[in-house]
Amino acid sequence: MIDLRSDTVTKPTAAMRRAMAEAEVGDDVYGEDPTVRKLEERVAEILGKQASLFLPSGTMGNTIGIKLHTRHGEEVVCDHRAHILDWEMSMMAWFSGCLARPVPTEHGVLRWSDIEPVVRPRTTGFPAPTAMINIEHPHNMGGGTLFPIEKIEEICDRAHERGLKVHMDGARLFNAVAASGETAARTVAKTDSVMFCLSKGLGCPVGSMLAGDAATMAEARLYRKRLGGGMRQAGILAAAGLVALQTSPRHLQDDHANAKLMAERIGIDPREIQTNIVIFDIASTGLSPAAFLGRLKSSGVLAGSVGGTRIRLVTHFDVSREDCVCAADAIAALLC
Ligand code: TLP
Repeated sequence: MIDLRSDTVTKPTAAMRRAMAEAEVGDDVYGEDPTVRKLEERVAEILGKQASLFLPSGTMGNTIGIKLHTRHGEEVVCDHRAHILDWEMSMMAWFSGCLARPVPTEHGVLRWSDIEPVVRPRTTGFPAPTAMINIEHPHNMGGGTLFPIEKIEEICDRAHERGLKVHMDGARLFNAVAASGETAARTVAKTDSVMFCLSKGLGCPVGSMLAGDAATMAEARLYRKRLGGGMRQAGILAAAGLVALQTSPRHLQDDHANAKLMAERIGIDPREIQTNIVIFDIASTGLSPAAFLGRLKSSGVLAGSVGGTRIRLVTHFDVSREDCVCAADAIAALLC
């Protein structure tokens, strides 16, 4: 099977497994796991933030990010297809008591001019006040799209002038870094918090990171515990993260090239593909997503349905260029 459902399906590499087997561990709830500490310090260093926190999942990272920057009854501005809105089981309402204020965008990329009209002050008696802005970079359901760095900076500057916080859902931050050529540190410099996943393009079996200033991360540690995210001898997992940070970013350009290659073979302009995600519409086939995916599966290809008649392919380092050619040809045959 050529599995293009997500970049979450990768298996740990031999180097990761070795590092996991040999990891020095301790009880991280007591702050005594040296490998977790090393990973947290390394991530803070790469991102140019004071501190970071190792978490079981990206959903937990976004949940804590939102909780840190909001109070009950406030609003979170995000784009209308944000992962925090559609794919996290309303965690922002469940845990933080907040409403999402979704803003329509093209391919998920928010501009300050989209945000400004929906920002409400904390001082009036009628609308819910705005507390924070969520930037999803790259944007998953927008098709792996990128925010230009100047737009990220503008959103952060304008938000801060109004006393709003900015959280970056950078689940695939290193894909953004590989595609944009910006450093991770510059990309996140003006954000108040950033989450990225080790378990996606970077290929780890488990884990995500949240980073920000030291005081904010100390508070985040308490929320992680409240959510049941104290992971004890988590150095076993953090060890894979350290290997991933060192070795995986160099594969990401190949994943992006493979995504472009697939797009081209199925009739999408490859210039539209910025990272490792290809989304296309199957309405013209007259097939339901389930039928389309079923036929694809019988030709040895797994893809995912992402709403309506949209199908998503995600490249990662467990699929080769040859796999991608094969998958794209099977898809092209179904599309015509
Ligand atoms: N995305 C998954 C699914 O949930 C859709 C995927 O296969 O793409 N932010 C973004 C932008 C994400 O894409 C994801 C996962 C998360 C957050 C949540 O991460 P996890 O799955 O670790 O909770």
